[in-house]
Order: sequence, then C-alpha cells, then structure tokens
Amino acid sequence: GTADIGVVGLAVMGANLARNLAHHGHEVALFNRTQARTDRLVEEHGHEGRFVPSSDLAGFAASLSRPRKVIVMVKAGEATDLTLEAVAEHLDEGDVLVDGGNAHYLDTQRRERSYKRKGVHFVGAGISGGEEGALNGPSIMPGGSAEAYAVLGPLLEDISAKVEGEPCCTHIGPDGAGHFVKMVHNGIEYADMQAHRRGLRPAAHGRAAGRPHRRGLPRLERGRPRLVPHRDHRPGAAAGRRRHRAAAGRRDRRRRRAEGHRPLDRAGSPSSLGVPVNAIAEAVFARSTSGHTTVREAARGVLRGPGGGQVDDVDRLVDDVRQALWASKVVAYAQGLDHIRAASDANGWGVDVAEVARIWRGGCIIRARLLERIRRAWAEHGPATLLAVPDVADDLARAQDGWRRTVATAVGTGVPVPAFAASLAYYDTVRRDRLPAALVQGLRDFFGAHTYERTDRPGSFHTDWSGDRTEHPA
Ligand code: NBP
Repeated sequence: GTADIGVVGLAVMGANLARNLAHHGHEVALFNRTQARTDRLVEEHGHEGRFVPSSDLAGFAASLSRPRKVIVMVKAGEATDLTLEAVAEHLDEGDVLVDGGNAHYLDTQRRERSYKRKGVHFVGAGISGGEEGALNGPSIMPGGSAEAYAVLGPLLEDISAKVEGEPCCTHIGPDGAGHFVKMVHNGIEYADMQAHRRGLRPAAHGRAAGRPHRRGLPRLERGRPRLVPHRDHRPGAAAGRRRHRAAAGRRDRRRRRAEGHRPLDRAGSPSSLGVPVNAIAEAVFARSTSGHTTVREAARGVLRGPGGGQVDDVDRLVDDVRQALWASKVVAYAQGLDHIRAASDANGWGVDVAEVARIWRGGCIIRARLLERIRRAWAEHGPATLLAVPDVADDLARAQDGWRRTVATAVGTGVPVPAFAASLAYYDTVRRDRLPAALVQGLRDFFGAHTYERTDRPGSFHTDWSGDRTEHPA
C-alpha cells in the first residue's frame, strides 16, 4: 500500500484528524465500523486531500505503507480494546498502533505490554483541543517507545499546533506517560473552568433574572449590587431553571462522551501516589454535585441560605475575583505538575515538565501565559513546586488579599466556590510550618492508641489518655 498513515474511528475527532493529516499532504487510509461515516467523510471532504477508504480492516491494512501507522480514535473503554484487537490482527512486527482516545493510563500500560509481545509498537497519545484542535492543530502527548516515536513523531509534529514555530507535540515518555499527562491536563482544565464558572457574579438587585450567565469574569451591573449565585440557584425562575437544567444535562452528556476518563474516576491516580490535588479534585467533585439532581432537588427547597449578601464595593469585588481566578489557576497547575512528577518518578518515565509546559502552550484548551513561566522555571532548575518559583510566589502574595476576600464574601453570601476555597486551603497549608495534622495524630492516639511522634525527640509515644495521662514510649 501507499498510504502514509491510517485512521480508524471516523466520528468527529477521527474525521478531523484524518482531514488535518490530508491537509498536510499525507495520504490517509480510512476505516470506520459503520461504513456510512467513511462514505460521508469522503463525500464531503474527499477533495481536501488524498484519502483511501476501506470497507474492511484487511483492505485498510493492505492500503498502508510499511511500517504501518494506525491511529485509533474510538470511544474510550471496551470499544477501544475491541477495535485495537481487530486492527492488530492485520498488523506485522514493527508497525505502530496508536490509541488517540482518552484512555486511562493504566489501560494504556496494559495494552502496551500486550502489543509489545506481538512486536507491535503501541502508543497511547493524549490529544487535546477538541474537534477544533483535531482539525487545525492539537496539542499531542504521545507515550510509548523511542522507536515508535522515531517513526510516528514527525507525522504528529506536522499536524500539531505550532507556537513560535515549534510543534506542540513531544515524546512524553514510555507506555502510559502520554495518557497520564493528558489526564492531568484535563484535571487542570476542569479546575480552571470550575473557577471561571463559579466566579462570583455581582449583579444589580432585582435585575438579574433571565440574564444569560456569561463565562469568565463576573458581569458588572450598577444599581444596588448584591451577589447572586449561579443563575440556576435563584428563586422564581422555574422555567428558566428547567431550560438551564436540560441544557446543562445535554452539555454534561456531551462532555461525558468527549471525556472518556475523569481525572479521579479511579482509585490509583492521585491517592496512591500520595499527591494532594485537592483543587483539581474539588473541581471534579463540583461536576458530580451539579449532576446529582436528586439530592439537589431535595435540598433546594429545604436548606436555607444566609439572609444578607450585600456587597458594598462591586468594582473591588470584580478585581478580587480576578485575583482569585489567577491564584486558583496557579494552584491547579502546581498540583497537576506535582502529580506528573510523582507519577513519572513512580513509573520511571523521565517526563520533562518543561517540555510538557511547552506543548500545552498551543492547541489545547488550557493555553495560559503562565505556561511560558512554567517552561522557563523547569528548564532552569525544576522547582519542587510551582508555588515556590520566586516571581510566582510574589504574584501570589499580591493576589492573596483579593483571593481571601472573594472566598470570605462567597462564604458569607452562600455562594459555593469550591475551586477558590480548596486552592486557598492548599496555599495556606503548604506555607505553614506546623499543621493541624498534629492534633489529628493526638486524636488518633486518644481514640485508637495509634501512637504519635514528637517534634522534639525520636521514637513513637502513647499517652494513657483515659488513665493518669502519663506518656510512654510505644
Ligand atoms: P466517540 O467517543 O463518540 O466514539 C465514536 C466512534 O467510536 C465511532 O467511530 C464509532 O463507530 C466508534 N465505536 C464505538 Br462508539 N464502539 C465501537 C466498537 N465497539 N467497535 C468499533 N468502533 C466503535 O468519538 P469522538 O468524540 O470522535 O472521540 C474519539 C476519542 O477521542 C474518544 O476516546 C474521546 O474520549 C477522545 N477525545 C475526544 C475529544 C472531543 O472533544 N470529542 C477530545 C479529545 C479526545 P461507529 O461509527 O460505527 O458507531
């Protein structure tokens, strides 16, 4: 065969990747389980480049030049396993099989081991940027062997986004490294969106009903300002609420389809690595709470909020929220990078964080200017935490008053701001010498004789709490 690369799975992501490859002059073999999708792609976009459609996998494999390179872009989970196995039956030693979907990195590790036995290079590639990115240039996070990257990398770099002429694609590391980094990317994206979505919205009293909720910074309206929570929570707009719920349900379903993996949906990621990712976790939990409609409906009419909720200085609040958004984003990045470092150490992946920051600068959804600062800091010295990078720490110090006022105002007015509050708690936790954990150790010794250590001498101790309260070495 003559095709440079093949794509299996021609729903929105696969079709757009195939078109992107064709736009860059590559000949692209096509296969989809339901042939109508293949036909539609060729009918609508066949003139954009060189496509070779096949109606079965044998024909598809025969149409590819060797070593074959195949990107599978189907629904994450069982569909991916079934499809990979079906494709692999037609591959030979040295061919490269790519899963470009949102697989969990443990699945990717398992698949990599199993295909290695057949001599097929398996690549788990995180692809970020949604359908737009897939068509015009995504950020691509491939994991797998160096040999596989040597064959596949140039093609992926070719179709990836470019920032200052550099491709937003790099070899992340072996086996599951690429999908792990993509998972953290999605976690940061959640935390960032959560912070924006829950950004406080000061609005004029009585004039807020029915106004569309704008993403991003709060909208300012003059009048007697007060804080209103997310439109969904306001009384007296039942129809609007229903419409909003239906739309949110649709959005959620769409997102669930798009996001095969959730950052925390399986034990084994942050918890087993011992990395505190509370800001990211809160963002994920906030999503499940918002989808938890039975509980929300039961609670809505029963749980009362605070009486007041006046905000005196709206301009200041808007600026405060801006500070809180920025600081929360920094904490989400700090936790995400810490998580990548821990997973890389535990798995021996050797992930280069500066490179990760570099390829996230374009194509994907989180593209922050902060990434350039991260790239520089890690290229220079690889700090233990982003929060301690001197210029970042200075900016956080400047942002903190507004960040604190935002959380305090939100708490006082009954507006949930989980991402702001969790990130602030993390900031305050890591900057202290001594933590309330000492009290918890004491309580554990009291209730369960679990013993404790002391700051002033070595060893373990137990206090006879219910007796004469003497302390003994344990
Ligand atoms: P979907 O996740 O909606 O999957 C649809 C594709 O999977 C179709 O080609 C469908 O074939 C195929 N498929 C299914 Br479903 N079950 C199959 C099976 N048992 N055997 C063979 N094929 C099967 O497509 P998508 O939204 O394009 O996403 C593709 C991947 O990319 C997913 O893993 C997703 O998580 C990931 N991703 C998506 C986005 C995004 O923004 N959408 C972003 C980044 C990553 P059919 O036509 O025969 O039904």
